[in-house]
Amino acid sequence: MRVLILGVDGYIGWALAQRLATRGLDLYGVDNFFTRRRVKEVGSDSVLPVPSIGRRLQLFRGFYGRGIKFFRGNVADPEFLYSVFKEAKPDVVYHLAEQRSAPYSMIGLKQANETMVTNLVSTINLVYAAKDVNPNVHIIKLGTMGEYGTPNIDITEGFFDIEFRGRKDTLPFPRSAGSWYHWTKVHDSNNLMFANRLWKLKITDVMQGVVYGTEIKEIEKSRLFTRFDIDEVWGTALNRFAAQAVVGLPITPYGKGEQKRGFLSLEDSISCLTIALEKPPKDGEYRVLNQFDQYYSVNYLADTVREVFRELTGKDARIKHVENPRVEAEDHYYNPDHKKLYELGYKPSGELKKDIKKIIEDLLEYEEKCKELKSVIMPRTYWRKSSGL
Ligand code: USQ
Repeated sequence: MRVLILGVDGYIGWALAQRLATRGLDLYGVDNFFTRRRVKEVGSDSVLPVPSIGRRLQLFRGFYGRGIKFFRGNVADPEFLYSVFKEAKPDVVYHLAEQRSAPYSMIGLKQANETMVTNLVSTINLVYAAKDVNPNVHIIKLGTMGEYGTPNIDITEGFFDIEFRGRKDTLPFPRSAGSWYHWTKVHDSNNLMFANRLWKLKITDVMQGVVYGTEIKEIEKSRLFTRFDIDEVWGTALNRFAAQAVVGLPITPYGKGEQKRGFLSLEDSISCLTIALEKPPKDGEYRVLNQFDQYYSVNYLADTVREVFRELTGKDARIKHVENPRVEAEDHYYNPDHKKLYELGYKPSGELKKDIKKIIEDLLEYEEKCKELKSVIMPRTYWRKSSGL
């Protein structure tokens, strides 16, 4: 089977490639190093070492005995994507090549536009390339749980049944995102649904929660680390909390800290993405999978990181509720469904505290690097202050 990973140099993409290498698949990868560049722009860097792509690919081939055929370029460039499709002839394509940071999209108009264009255009290019070059390809597209927002009712997986003024229908679950970034994923979902209606493309739209962790099983052996970001723009909640404890900064629940999100480990993210490939939808089907393990409040995660850090190091980490830079509900009802992946065979791999311990251990190994980044960890991107021209 030929598998194309768009965004193979990223946090998820690099780990996924390693899992798929153990499944004996033919791997093709695309990246334009957007994340590497933009992370540098905010004065940050990956805490775990990420060599040049040439070196990465060489080490990959050395360890797994099979390579990734790599194409450097931008998925938002249609000629480039069509040429990759023609050469790789993928049976499955993962689209992980979007701008992935909510804070980055909220810095200002330039970043908002860049996020809109990169994300929406790349997905439109993908469905056209699929239709024209390989209409049987299975598209696995990374969306986000953040598409749904935090409504005061249960959240279903993609669609819900409604009775209104005496009539019934099944409709897309209402979306209500909380950043320009999250809205791009909503727009992508709409575009994917329409492409499916037009051309009967086979699509899995993954509503993924917040991913945490430094490693997956394969990385424990290969030591071919994936990137790990801890700054306020590119780092995400639990990963940042672990880094804050390690560098001696306060752990920062934003506002009241009772905001809840679905979370899953990197190991589980990769398992679920592999299940999506191994258990594809029917020909012509558009399916939505809510991909997370458990939902937690930010306060719960902050407390748990502090507890694990104390058990591991004997030192105390401080928790400080800082002014919320975002515009979001800080205390709300949250009850999203996540049945479908379990029905397809997903079994969560670990236990939160063990996973946090592993992150802290890895960060302690790279403590100097974490400390170098101390000045870019505390929040400074405020949604309401997003700058214009
Ligand atoms: N938060 C804090 N303190 C921090 C950082 C974050 O309280 O220091 C809070 C935020 O206010 C938010 C929650 O934690 O309520 C999650 O924030 P996050 O930065 O961990 O994640 P988010 O911006 O939502 O985005 C991340 C990924 C994105 C993915 C999304 C899944 O960057 O690519 O789509 O998680 S989800 O959150 O389910 O939409």
